Formats: sequence, structure tokens, C-alpha cells
Amino acid sequence: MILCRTTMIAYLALGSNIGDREKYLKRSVEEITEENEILAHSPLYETEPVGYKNQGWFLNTVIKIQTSLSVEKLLQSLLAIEKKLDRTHAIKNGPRTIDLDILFYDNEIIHDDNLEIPHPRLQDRAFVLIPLNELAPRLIHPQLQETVENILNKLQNQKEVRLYKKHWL
Ligand code: PH2
Ligand code: MG
Ligand code: MG
Repeated sequence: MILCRTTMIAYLALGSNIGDREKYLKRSVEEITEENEILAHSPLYETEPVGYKNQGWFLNTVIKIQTSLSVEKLLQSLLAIEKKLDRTHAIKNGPRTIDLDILFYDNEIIHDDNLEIPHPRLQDRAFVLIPLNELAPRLIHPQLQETVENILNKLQNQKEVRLYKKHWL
């Protein structure tokens, strides 16, 4: 019998603004490594909260993974990791120990009730685009048909994003 397994490249955005933020990010990467291969990670950035103001600054980063999980399975697995790492959903856009979002899954475009790929707000968020641009400036957004670098260069009125730690894994 021949077992044929296709692998996909995906980009994930990680964020934390409660407790030991760096530890939550590292723990989540360890968990993600259980089922996927990490190909690259961006530096850590400390970022002003977007959306809900009354909360602490985030640490954000982006990782590139190779995965044999379907996009639905990948989402389920990330939600399970969030749960394991004390994630609650008390306030929309509010404080969280860990948030694991799929930015891109190969070149797929998906608009389901519980899953939108590419991430529908990535083009508006410096805390995503700045780390993503470190990994993949020439990557073309499959829906906008523009490079990450161009999308980042068009951003205006952004909240602060500061380099926090270049080497952290
Ligand atoms: N995540 C949000 C809402 N606002 N702001 C920053 N700076 N970083 C985040 O990761 C973030 C946010 C919803 O997921
Ligand atoms: Mg999010
Ligand atoms: Mg999320």
C-alpha cells in the first residue's frame, strides 16, 4: 500500500497579553510542533492593543509551518491548544493568554461560517503584517493579489509595534 500525504505551508499569527506572555507563546509553539513542522519564526513584537483598548500590550509573532493537517483539522488543533493554555473568550478582542490564528493555508480562499482564510483582518493589522513581512515579504495574498510588503506599505494610522526580542526560540 502506498501512503500519500500532501503537506501544506501555512502561516500562523500568535498573540498573548495575559500573564507570562513569552512563556505562553513558547508553550504554544511546543504544542504546534507536536503535529507540524516549524519552518521559520519572526522576532517577537510588543504591540499596542487594537480594538478593545482597556487591556495590556500584546506580544505578537508569526510562524511558518509545514502541515499535513487539513485546514479544518489545523483549526481544531489550534483551538485545542488555546484551551489547554487557559484561553477564555470573555470579551471580543479582549485579553487572552494565547490567540492562535491561521493567516494563510497554502493559496486557499475559504469563506465559511467558522473559518475564513486568508485571515479577514490581516491587511489592517500592523501587529500581523510587520512580523509576516519579516518571513515572507514577497508572498502574494491569494485574494488581494498583492505582496505582503505592498499591503504593509499601504497601512495607515497604525497602533504601535515595537521590536521586543529578535531571537526567542
Ligand atoms: N488580537 C486581537 C485584537 N487586538 N491587538 C494586538 N496588539 N495584538 C493582537 O494579537 C490582537 C489585538 C484579536 O485577536
Ligand atoms: Mg486574533
Ligand atoms: Mg483567534
